[in-house]
Amino acid sequence: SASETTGVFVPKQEDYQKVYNEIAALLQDKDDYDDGSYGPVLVRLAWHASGTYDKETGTGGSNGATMRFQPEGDHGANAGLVTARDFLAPVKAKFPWITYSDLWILAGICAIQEMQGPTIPYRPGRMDKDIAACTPDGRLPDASQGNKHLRGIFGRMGFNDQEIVALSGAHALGRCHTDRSGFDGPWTFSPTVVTNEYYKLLLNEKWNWKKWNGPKQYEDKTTKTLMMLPTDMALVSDKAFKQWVDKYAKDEALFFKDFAAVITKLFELGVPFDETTQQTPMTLKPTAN
Ligand code: DDH
Repeated sequence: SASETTGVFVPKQEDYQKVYNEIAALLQDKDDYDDGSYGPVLVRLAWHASGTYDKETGTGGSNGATMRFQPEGDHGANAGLVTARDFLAPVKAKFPWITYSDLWILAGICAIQEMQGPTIPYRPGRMDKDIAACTPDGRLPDASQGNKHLRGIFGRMGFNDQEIVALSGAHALGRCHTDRSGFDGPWTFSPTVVTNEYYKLLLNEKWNWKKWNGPKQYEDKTTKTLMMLPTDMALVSDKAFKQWVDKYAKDEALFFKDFAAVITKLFELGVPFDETTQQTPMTLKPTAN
């Protein structure tokens, strides 16, 4: 094998499973965060690492982990993600052979699966890049905008309407923090479980502007404890988007299937996989919980 001839460690599926298990165990142990789980912020790290991709120039994307460096780490959209990077630091120390870029995506997949989401196939092969590969500010979506902005930003990555709506279902998870984005609150009542609740709430709840001094956001009429961003509401005010919200609200299995496919595409944007050795995606086993 390559490792015998060159002395270089060539990780196998069982090695990636060990990294997965380590992250899953940390997720269990470190329950001092937000709603009891670092899972949502790990998903957001993997998404913001990937969502800088520009299909025209081939720049950005998860291949590089350039958010480690100050210009990109300090972009407004990435506020708070140092929490997720710090959470993973002991994992990187224990398994130094994995690149940051592969680790962040593996952590996103682990978080989704451990939060009872669909199985997401994993392909390693990302290389860390240096500071020169940092992307310019402004490639991630601005929550105060509407449908045109969504199609512009996600179209640049290569996504269509259906894919934009399926990706947005990730907002079943986690919450907004006033000291990060300025917005406040969770989207759903179960922010540490992957569900289609985001779509159901978008359709079935009445949403009013929240009366406060913060940035413009919506609150639910019934409990005033949930929130939607202007970009979230664009998915029901735009007819083409809304068709997909209707479908995913009715059919959680369809959402799981489409979410798994689109998140895999997101996490692999701009990643030059080695066609001969790393073509076959691996399925990492969730811990029984
Ligand atoms: Fe998001 N997101 N997101 N988001 N996102 C925020 C939190 C989380 C937008 C804005 C925000 C996706 C799409 C969009 C997650 C996953 C994904 C916050 C709050 C803002 C603001 C940050 C904070 O204050 O802590 C906008 C705008 C869009 C869009 O235009 C479509 C996508 C595609 C995903 C994904 O994962 C595929 C997750 C998870 C969180 C919760 C983080 C946490 O700490 O909790």
